[in-house]
Amino acid sequence: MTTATSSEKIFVTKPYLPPKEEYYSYVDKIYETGHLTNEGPLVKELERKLSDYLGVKNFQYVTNGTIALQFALKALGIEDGEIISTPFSYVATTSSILWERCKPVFVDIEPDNYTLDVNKIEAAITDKTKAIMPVHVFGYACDVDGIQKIADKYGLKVIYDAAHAFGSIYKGKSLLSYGDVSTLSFHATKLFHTVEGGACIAKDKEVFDRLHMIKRFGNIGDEHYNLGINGKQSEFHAAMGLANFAHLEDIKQRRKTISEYYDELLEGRLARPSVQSELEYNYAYYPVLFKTEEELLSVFAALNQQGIYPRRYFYPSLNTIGYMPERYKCLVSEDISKRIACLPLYVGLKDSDIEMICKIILADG
Ligand code: T4K
Repeated sequence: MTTATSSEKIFVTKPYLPPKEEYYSYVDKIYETGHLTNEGPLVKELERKLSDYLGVKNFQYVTNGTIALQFALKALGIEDGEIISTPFSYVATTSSILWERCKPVFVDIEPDNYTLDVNKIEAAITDKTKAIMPVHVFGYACDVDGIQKIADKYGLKVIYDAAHAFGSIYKGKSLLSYGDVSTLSFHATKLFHTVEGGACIAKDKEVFDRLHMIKRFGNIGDEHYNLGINGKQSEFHAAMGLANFAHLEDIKQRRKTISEYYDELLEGRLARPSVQSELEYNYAYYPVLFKTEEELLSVFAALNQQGIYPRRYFYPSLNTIGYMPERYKCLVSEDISKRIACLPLYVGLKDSDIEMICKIILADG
């Protein structure tokens, strides 16, 4: 079997880099204008292009996907209380809640697509509950209608951590258009990136205006509107975003092709999440579920030996982390997080790499 040499290690992802000249052409513009940050022309252009492409209004580009969640809580006036959220996500979902001095209340997930289990939400609501923060994990859609129904019944806000949902379409519209605020991450490891970056998409114009003020210290000149901080993104980050934007369709297509090739070669031997029939998936990740944690660890060891490094997204289940203020039992999430892994998925991944990965998995699994 061919071994991946150290210079060609295969990680779970590899950031897409546009042709240098295309990036430099935007950098040239920055040098011409001397406008480096503070909502410059490239940031504005990227905001316009992304909101058109995604089919959403009230779009604010910010410095990362974590601060986007914090800004969402602030803009919705949530400064304390309980936030119902999922234990199956990247730690940023929960840490942003804690950082804003709210308490995360964990509700278990669906075994089929790992999103928040809508049937378990009501039992977790108390008189302190302010909002629900579900995650469209791996780009799969939460039960947005069920969640909204509960939010309306109890007067709760809904903030979707949509860090993985860039370009996912649900029931004919962007998955980002559900809830009071949706947030995105444009980190280097995401399918669309601006090196670091994120965004908030607000349902209401007033929330959008507050978000805008929050990210720029709350003031315009000498007028101070509300408490703010610095969440502005630079022109250099926007330049990378604009250069990448031109390649979005190719990026999406290659990720789809890779995912379908994995499907074909793995012959259904590993469990996969079930994609809702009304979801146009964005191919953000390729998660597979092993039968046991031992099997996962054994396959990882075999892959690592060949220089291949998939990731345990997401492990451990967030409700089990030591610094959480209260213990919750989330048996589905605790079980799945021990058995799940994301396989390498990025534009430069070669067919021969995919064949090698699948061969090792099938031989060992
Ligand atoms: N909500 C959710 C649901 C999220 O998944 C995330 C972030 C957030 C919120 C917060 O968004 P941000 O504040 O980050 O915008 C990575 C990312 O850093 C993180 O953005 C992402 N989710 C999370 C799922 O994955 P790590 O610690 O796994 O990244 P790292 O550095 O180990 O990178 C993974 C692999 O990618 C490396 O083994 C090699 C490759 N890589 C990575 C980087 C950064 C490269 O080849 N080049 C690079 O520059 O967290």
